[in-house]
Amino acid sequence: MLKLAIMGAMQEEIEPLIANFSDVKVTEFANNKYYEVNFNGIDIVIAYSKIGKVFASLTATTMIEKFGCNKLLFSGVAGAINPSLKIGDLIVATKLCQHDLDITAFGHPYGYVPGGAVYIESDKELIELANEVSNDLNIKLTEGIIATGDQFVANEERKNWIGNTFKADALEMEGASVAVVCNALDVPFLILRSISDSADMDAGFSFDEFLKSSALRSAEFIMEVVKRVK
Ligand code: 3QA
Repeated sequence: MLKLAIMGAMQEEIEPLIANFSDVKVTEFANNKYYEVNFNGIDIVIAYSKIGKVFASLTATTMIEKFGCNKLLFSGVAGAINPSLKIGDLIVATKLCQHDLDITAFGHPYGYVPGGAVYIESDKELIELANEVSNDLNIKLTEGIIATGDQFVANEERKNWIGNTFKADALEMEGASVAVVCNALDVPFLILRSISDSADMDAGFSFDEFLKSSALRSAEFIMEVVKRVK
């Protein structure tokens, strides 16, 4: 039986999701709040993790191991690397990597540690479902590589390095850690992001200006995925 996890990193990213539901049960665990709802007969747990890979791993693990979620959707915003991605555009991750993971001193590639992999692939069926939503509702959706690290990137040079090293199209601070957790626990996942900035010197201002509107776009799209998920 399906039990769906929907997560964001920041409150602003899950607020427009919670707004869709009237009967919400709140459970506190590990310094965080988990919002349980039922939608069209599907049990859903919603939470925002707080920013960064560590908090995101904790929340993803909690949703799976404590709440019993067996499918996970992430909704939020991202910085664009690929110049064809504009503010508000939606990207779904085909695969994700950690751009700040570096044991290259031992001859390993960036993003790799023994026992792991540079890239973790998202669930193909969920990507297919996202593409169906995109086609049916005529909402542009780009498939691409998302790079994750514990840095708010507001620097053209760093952005380009991440783009070139990982062939990444967008960057954020949680996706790949959620992917590692879901992959290890055998839970299909989808990471969806709407662009809030271009990870350049104006990124801070752009992020503040577009966080809410882009988070809303991502949340609205995720709700359409939720309506079709099996
Ligand atoms: C940034 C958020 C974090 O959860 C990652 C947004 C959008 N643009 C990015 C960029 N670099 C890295 N990540 C992103 N999210 C948190 S910092 C602002 C916090 O304000 C994706 C993302 N360029 C808190 C108020 O003080």
